[in-house]
Amino acid sequence: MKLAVVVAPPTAGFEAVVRRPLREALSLLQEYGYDGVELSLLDPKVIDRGELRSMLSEYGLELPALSTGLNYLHFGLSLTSPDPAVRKRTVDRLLEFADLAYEFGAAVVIGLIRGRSGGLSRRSALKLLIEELREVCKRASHVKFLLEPLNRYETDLINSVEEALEVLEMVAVENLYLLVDTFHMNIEEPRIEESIKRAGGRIGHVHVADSNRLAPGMGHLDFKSVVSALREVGYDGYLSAEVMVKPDLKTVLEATKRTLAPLLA
Ligand code: LER
Ligand code: MN
Repeated sequence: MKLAVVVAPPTAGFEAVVRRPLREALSLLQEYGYDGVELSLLDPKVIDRGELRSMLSEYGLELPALSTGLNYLHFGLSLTSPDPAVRKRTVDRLLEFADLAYEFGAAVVIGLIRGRSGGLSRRSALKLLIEELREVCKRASHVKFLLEPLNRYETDLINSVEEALEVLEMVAVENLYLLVDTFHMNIEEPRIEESIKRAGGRIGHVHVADSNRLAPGMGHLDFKSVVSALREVGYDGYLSAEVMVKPDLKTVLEATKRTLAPLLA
């Protein structure tokens, strides 16, 4: 397993990420010994791919995943919007993410961008979501997508690993995996380790944050047992820290590394 941190543009309206200019963030990740960076983006089409490639190589970092949630928070893009035009724009946006992801060997996160049932019944919203996930995954079958269960205060659509596994089964494609986030799991799963074991080989990516969404080591989660459950199911991907930058970025990078690196050795 390797370590990454989620980095977003300085203007991002989501607080559990590092909001810094990219070069500054990458340079710090290299300094603290991280292996990769997960990028949270608004419009993937405006990314200068040559510049991104050369920055990643300059700082010796991989790009395991692209996260998409800012498109929900800033633009209201949602796969389950009652407005078909919004749903179409959301599918198109996810395909644009997939295009960028493919070039860098990254996966695409489907977290907040699935939306909430709002104007539709939960049942119709879930039905729509399953159809759209299938369409997106089939149209970009060369890219891995990651469905992330989120806690009940952020969405009413897919809160637990069990619900996500049911949706995966109904979507029935090869390139849709689960993203498990320890912050959401701490709220929704009866036992985090059991849920990891239940998800097993369907886990495609992991977000790490402590119980309070601060850096691992700054709350009360038992990362030793979380990492050992991940190891038990053969997970060998990234642990990507999606955390609030408190009290400051250097403390966050240091604490995450100090808590997790010895467990990965
Ligand atoms: C939101 O809470 C979250 O965990 C993100 O990864 C979802 O896009
Ligand atoms: Mn997350």
